Amino acid sequence: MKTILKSLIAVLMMISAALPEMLSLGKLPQGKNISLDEFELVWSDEFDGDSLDKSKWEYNWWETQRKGGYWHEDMVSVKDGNLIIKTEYLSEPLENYYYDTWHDRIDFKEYKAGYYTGIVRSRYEQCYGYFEVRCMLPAAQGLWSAFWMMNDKVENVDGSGKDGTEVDIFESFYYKDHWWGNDCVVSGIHYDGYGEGHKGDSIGKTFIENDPYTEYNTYGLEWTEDEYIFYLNGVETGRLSTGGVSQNPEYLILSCEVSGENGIASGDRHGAGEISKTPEKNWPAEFTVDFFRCYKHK
Ligand SMILES: [Ca+2]
Ligand SMILES: [Ca+2]
Repeated sequence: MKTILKSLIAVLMMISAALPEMLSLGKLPQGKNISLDEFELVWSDEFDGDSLDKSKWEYNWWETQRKGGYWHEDMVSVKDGNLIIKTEYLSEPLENYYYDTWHDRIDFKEYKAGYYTGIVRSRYEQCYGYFEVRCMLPAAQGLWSAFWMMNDKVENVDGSGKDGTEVDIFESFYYKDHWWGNDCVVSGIHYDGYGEGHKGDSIGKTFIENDPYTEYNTYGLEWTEDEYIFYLNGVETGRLSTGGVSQNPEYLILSCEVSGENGIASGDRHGAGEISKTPEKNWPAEFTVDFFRCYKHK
């Protein structure tokens, strides 16, 4: 009897430990509507071609082994009007190289078998305006897609985000919560680097009413001199100005990352859940982006 009671208490404790995460439903968009009449479109990609437009997007620009996976250009494609960043376990490693501006082949560290996914960065940079993507999120535990922006001064530690701030318009960590009907994304900022000086803030989770893994939503950011205002389907979800707003142009990024370290998928990084090597109906998981648009205030 005592053993049964002990087991029961252990189960209850496990459930109660998981409850805050399960019950953290995120808030619905509740602020103002974006008025696109106040803006003019200045840069966009509708992904109408049959390959990534490299005059607009840069591929190899950063570390290429990333957390529990590898970023590789082959995982990025354009088809049926969408940019697709595919994530998949490959037992045959892809070659890790790129061609530089002079068309010379540069070889990087050899990749191994593992999860392969992708990242693209805009060659275009802008300061202030409205930025949006319409997309469907990759449906798999242990990975997350993101729409974010950066500049080269994000790592400059001066007690301020005015020089440069990583702005995460959305990150999709919560596929595991999909099973409880808790479809959320999170939005936030980081500045003064990623070491001891790091500072950041977040508007927390935003709850999405449709199924963001099979249906499109539009995720947006209005960036003014005073604040960042986040939007879902044109309705405000929250705003931030902690540390001062970046006053320098930033480039825009679409990416997918895998839980783990050193190219090995494992653990539960950022609460994205543990990735499973078992083939499921969700693999390969696709981050599907219909369009990418940048506007300036009129
Ligand atoms: Ca700074
Ligand atoms: Ca499109």
